[in-house]
Amino acid sequence: MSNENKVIITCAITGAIHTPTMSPYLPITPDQIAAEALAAAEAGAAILHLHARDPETGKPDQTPEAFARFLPRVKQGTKAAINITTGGSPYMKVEERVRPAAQFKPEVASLNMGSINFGLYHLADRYKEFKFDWEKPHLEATRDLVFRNSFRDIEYILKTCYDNGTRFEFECYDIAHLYNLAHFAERGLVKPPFFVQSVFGLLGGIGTHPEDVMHMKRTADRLFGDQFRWSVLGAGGSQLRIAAQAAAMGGNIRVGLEDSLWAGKGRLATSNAEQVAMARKIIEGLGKQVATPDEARDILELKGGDQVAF
Ligand code: KMH
Ligand code: ZN
Repeated sequence: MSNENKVIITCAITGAIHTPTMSPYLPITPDQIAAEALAAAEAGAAILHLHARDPETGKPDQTPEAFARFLPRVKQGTKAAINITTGGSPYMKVEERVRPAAQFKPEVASLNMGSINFGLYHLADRYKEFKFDWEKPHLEATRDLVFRNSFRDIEYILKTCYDNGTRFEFECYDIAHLYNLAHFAERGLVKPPFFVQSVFGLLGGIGTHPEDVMHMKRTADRLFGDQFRWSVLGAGGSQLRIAAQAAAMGGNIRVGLEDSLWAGKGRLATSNAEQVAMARKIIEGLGKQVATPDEARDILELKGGDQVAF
């Protein structure tokens, strides 16, 4: 059967943007991350985008040891493809960020396609008290934070992971990042089909207006023709609106507590699976079908869940 009407749901389980105070449902410990990932896959996510955190403090933790605490469990419990972040946290250096993907050789790894300001300081004002001492300074310091992804950094991640057969989720936070991807394609350092994850609504990146979404798609169409698979991620309250727009335009969808804590206006999502279920409703309401993990592998030309090192 053709994959034409299939929509891939990626679920990003915990990330590095939100802090423990912001939601009691944000997965922190390896047990929580594994359980949330498995439930998201059960609800329809074909790809699980994973970060790790320190179980005591909830701080982003990019050590391979932290990932080793949940990766085997997730792999054994689901057929969903596992995507390991190489973004880590914007505070980390690229050499640290790439280590888990280099060691565990996943089917997919994220790859951030350019440097941006990464403002989270506006979130700090929403909370009077924080659960942990590190949270407020971590958010405030983003007034002066550049999420560095230089050409050298991108090339370093590509070269470290490429021989492992890992393919990439190319995270594009602005139009220029599409041009950066085209530059690497021209140099033969990346191979189609490109899985382009357009990111909308981070302070420092492109906005969330429907025209922003249109412009990303138009530009990607012009640069890559039929050589890319488009997915979108709307931050915060824009998550499902942007998902719906992109799905109607033939795109794929990323949801998850990494980028949005919400399941409606002023209502916290109680799990990642809840957001996946909402994405599923949108897809099926449009007369499309949610892609299974194997269909996603076919669409993105992934190496297979038995070809990883965990
Ligand atoms: N939270 C996304 C906007 C990564 O993991 O490489 C960015 C992200 C980065 O997912
Ligand atoms: Zn991420």
